[in-house]
Amino acid sequence: CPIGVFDSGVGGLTVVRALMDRLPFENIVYFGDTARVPYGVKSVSTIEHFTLQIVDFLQKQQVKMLIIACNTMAAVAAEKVREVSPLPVLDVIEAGARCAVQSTQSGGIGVIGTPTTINSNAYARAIHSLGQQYHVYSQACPLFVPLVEEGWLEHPVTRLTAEEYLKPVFVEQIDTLVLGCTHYPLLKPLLSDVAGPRLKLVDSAIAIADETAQLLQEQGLANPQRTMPDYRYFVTDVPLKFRSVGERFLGRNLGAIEQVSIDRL
Ligand code: DGN
Repeated sequence: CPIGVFDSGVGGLTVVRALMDRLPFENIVYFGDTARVPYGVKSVSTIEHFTLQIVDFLQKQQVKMLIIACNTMAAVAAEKVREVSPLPVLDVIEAGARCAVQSTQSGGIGVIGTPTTINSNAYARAIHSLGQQYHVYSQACPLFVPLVEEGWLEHPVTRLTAEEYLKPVFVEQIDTLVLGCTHYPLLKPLLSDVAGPRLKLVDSAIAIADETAQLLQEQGLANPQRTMPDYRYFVTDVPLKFRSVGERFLGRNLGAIEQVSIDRL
């Protein structure tokens, strides 16, 4: 059975990329709700409704576990997913929080993400559930998603934007910075340059790939076959843009992409 990974659009492919690297023999089914992205501006009840439709779709694909690869969905709908699904569920926020706690020495943890993720306070809650001694400082970075989708990973405009978001007053309080959005791993070189070598960056995509490997091992769910895995991609809009942007996120060709109408969800 495959691993089910889902996101509001293309961003979750950074998680798929980390999974492919970490677990090269696992089959993966990816769902990107490209017709309805961005979720970041929608109400909690709408995001929950969309999320449960995707979970239902993936369960029909016989997935053995679910990965909520989107921070925005993880922030507002993870509990609902765990309520309705009998499958093991991992989400990027819990994985990122656990990794941040292991990384910090000073206890000062920074989180950057979309406005919805930051306003939901989900990272602070997840980090504080692991210990009250941590101080969480957060910063919404709404301009990063369009810049990354435009491919401006080293562009002067992106650098200036990063300098604005990662101001010294923010960076001085922390020793660890969680990249709390699926798109930000692509900005890692630029962000570590702007923030300086002192800061440790937590890539939730890598964190969740590690947790997935552990979960599959512990629950005896790892694919015993060591053959070429099967990757399937489902999107809700025409796949054209998903392919061009997605291949940059994935770092390799995407193969066949299947379109599912939202009326069929
Ligand atoms: N995938 C979303 C996230 O991780 O927050 C970013 C894209 C979006 O919905 N704006």
